[in-house]
Amino acid sequence: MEIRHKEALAWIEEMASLCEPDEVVFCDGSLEEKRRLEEECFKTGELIELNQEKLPGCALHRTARNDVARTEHLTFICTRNPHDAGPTNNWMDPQEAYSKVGGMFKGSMRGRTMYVVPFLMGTPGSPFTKIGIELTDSKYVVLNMRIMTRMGDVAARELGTDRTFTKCLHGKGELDIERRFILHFPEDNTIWSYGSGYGGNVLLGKKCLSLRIASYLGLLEGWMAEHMLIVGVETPDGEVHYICGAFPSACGKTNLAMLVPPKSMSGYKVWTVGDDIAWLRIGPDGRLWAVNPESGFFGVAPYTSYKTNPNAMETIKKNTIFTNVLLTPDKTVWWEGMDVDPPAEGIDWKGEPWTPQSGEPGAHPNARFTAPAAQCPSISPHWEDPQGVPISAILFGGRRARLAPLVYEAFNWQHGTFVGATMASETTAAQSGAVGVVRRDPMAMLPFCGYNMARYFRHWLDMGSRIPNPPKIFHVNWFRKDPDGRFLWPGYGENLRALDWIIRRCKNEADAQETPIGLIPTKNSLNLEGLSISDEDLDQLLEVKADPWVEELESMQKFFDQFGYDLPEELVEEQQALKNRLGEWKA
Ligand code: OXD
Ligand code: MN
Repeated sequence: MEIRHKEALAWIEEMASLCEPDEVVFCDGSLEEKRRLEEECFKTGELIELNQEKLPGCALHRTARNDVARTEHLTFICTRNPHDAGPTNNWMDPQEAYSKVGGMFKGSMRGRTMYVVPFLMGTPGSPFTKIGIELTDSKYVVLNMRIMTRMGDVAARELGTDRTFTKCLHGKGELDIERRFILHFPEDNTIWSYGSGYGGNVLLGKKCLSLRIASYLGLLEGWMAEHMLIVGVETPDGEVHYICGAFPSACGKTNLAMLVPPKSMSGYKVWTVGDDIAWLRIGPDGRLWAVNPESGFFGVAPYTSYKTNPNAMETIKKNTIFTNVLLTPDKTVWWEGMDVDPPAEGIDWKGEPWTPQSGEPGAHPNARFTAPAAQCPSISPHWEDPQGVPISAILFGGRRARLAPLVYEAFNWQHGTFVGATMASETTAAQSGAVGVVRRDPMAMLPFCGYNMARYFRHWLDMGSRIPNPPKIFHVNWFRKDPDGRFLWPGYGENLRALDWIIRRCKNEADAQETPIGLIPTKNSLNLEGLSISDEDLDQLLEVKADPWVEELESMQKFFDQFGYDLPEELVEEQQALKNRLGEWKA
């Protein structure tokens, strides 16, 4: 299937004459093409073929050592007016950006091949779906895009002669951090990524298109692009309730999306729809409907195990690309927290000989797997439904050792928007920089909102008033610790107990107690059957104390201050109302 879209062809030609590749190859997405590219990569060392008996169709890739995570400080929103990017994004003038990074792209693909990768975010024919074309000089990118998106002929067909598409240009450049830029031009529906080979920076359908550009398109077109998992929970009576959850990177979205019910809740089933991105639209029934625009998982490998996420372990047994994990002598893979003994020796993520005694991690903490979603044992039969799935509840959550209780419900959509807008979490290895520092990360979108976040909050409030039957909004925290640093909640499969309470709240079937921050479960409204948890731990998990929340208000205020008068009045009101409620709270 050829590309017959004149504007697309002209753009491809223009970019090719900028980058000067030796050859331009149009990708069709076929199995034959995949095999050919893999063979080429095995020869150059870009990929290492893994043990085909144990891991059929799997390969290993190592990135450059300086290129192991998203580089938020090198990620820019290039709008004509800096105000449109807002205070939380890096901004560059579009003309300056095109000229500066255009200079880097100039001739950068000499001696290389430029691959043309048409791709869909969403399924063919769905009203949610967006089309992109990524031009890249990386075979690793092509092979990953083949898993993460619907790419090749299927997308060229959808593009036709006149559909709108996002122009995505990626070049590895020199993999020099001084010459690395991830640029978004929302006003031109264009993305340029130069100088990186790390997934989050270069699989342009994912963070760049499906969140940064899509959030802007959602604003213009009246829908929402969110950093959310989508999961279906089937209760013992056979009803399935779909929940979306926004959590910052590496905070367990993949684990929650693939949760396995604990034995004592064996009447429940959990269905995976998506683990990272949700696109939400108001459906004809007045509810909010969600699709997962991706077709694969780009998950964090370390601490993925048969204990923490058996469905992920089953998913990555075949046709998976591993990045920056440890290579074992029998050409399989290992990482910290895999919950099997490490091999006596291996080759670490840097390509160096490694032993368990070497005192260095074998896998990078942000090592990843890229695996087809269809291979997931818990994949929902509805994960590719063109109209999506109806959402009953939205969760916000983060890693908070203190403060946030296990679960609480917002009073209404406006309060829920405030809860999302004031979310905070400890940073992880998914972004370069310090790990474990509490930062405010509204709706887990701080690094992914393609425009002024104050406007984004406004969009949330506006959507709320347009949704006749909005989902209820909750906040969850699986990471609360006692003063000695011990986790108070077992997490993983047991998180279903919080989801169960949430679903019963949506059906008006569970009790709650009002606190200043929202509605928390009464102790006997949680299903704790079969879980051994002490009363004291439960008390701490559900505790809401005024003083630390008053302190939190100050930090929220600092964060909000940067938006000045752009901050929606409703959020100021919510903040004031919280302050007043805390003033009267005796706990
Ligand atoms: C991801 C991330 O890769 O959020 O999903 O960093
Ligand atoms: Mn993510």
